[in-house]
Amino acid sequence: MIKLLSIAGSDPSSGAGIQVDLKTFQALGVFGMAIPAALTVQNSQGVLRVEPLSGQLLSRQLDALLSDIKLDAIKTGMLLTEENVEAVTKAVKKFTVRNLVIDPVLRSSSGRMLMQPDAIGVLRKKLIPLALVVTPNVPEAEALSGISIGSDQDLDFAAGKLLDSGPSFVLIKGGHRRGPATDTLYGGKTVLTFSTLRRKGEFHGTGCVLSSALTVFIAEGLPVEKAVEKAKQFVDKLLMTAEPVGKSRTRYFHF
Ligand code: PXL
Repeated sequence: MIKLLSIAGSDPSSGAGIQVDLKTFQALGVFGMAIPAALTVQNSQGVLRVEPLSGQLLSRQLDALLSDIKLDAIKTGMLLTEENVEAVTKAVKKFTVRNLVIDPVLRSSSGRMLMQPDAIGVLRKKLIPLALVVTPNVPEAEALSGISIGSDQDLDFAAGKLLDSGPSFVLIKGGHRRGPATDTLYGGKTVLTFSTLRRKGEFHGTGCVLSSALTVFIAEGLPVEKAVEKAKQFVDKLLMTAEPVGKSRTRYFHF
């Protein structure tokens, strides 16, 4: 049985965060576990408030779980605070987690900060170096690399800078750029691009589902290149059946 853990924020509307991570794990047939690093007050119209769990409480949850259960992979999402980034870093080192996928969530689609400014540097310096794959979107890649991304060359520079800090792969998601939805994977022998049609509309939780599916395929032993391809296909299929759940037109994935 493949056992995975998501460490991320809670989204009560369950389209993002630990809730959708667990749905993704379930849909793909693995045993999913989840530790909340922060709570959000949220509905389909946006995030109203964010509140972290203490670094100590996150550490206790990690120690309890990881000292007992041998996990095949871990993914992180919204961690919110420097304390929480430190807590995850400590656990990843202590329990020598190898299959670590980091979705460096910084903001919600509605613009709410999901990572405090002083935590971003710690994420970049301490946790990202330990990752197998980091999955920033373009604004996140800009914030983490300090490079403003306009051209494909900027994308290469930003990815190179992130790779230099230590992760094995960087997947920059192109959903925020124009044209088809093209994600670019750096870190292998060649740079690979993965394109799908741009689906019309606003979607909630796309990044969470992609990184969770990617974590599943990596835990199953696929090479990262293949795991990215399969995760991207998985998301693209779900985009076609996504539906609004509340007053907002934003569509949610249903599995
Ligand atoms: O989609 C980014 C995201 C991740 N995690 C949580 C969120 C959001 C966006 O709202 O609430 C908990």
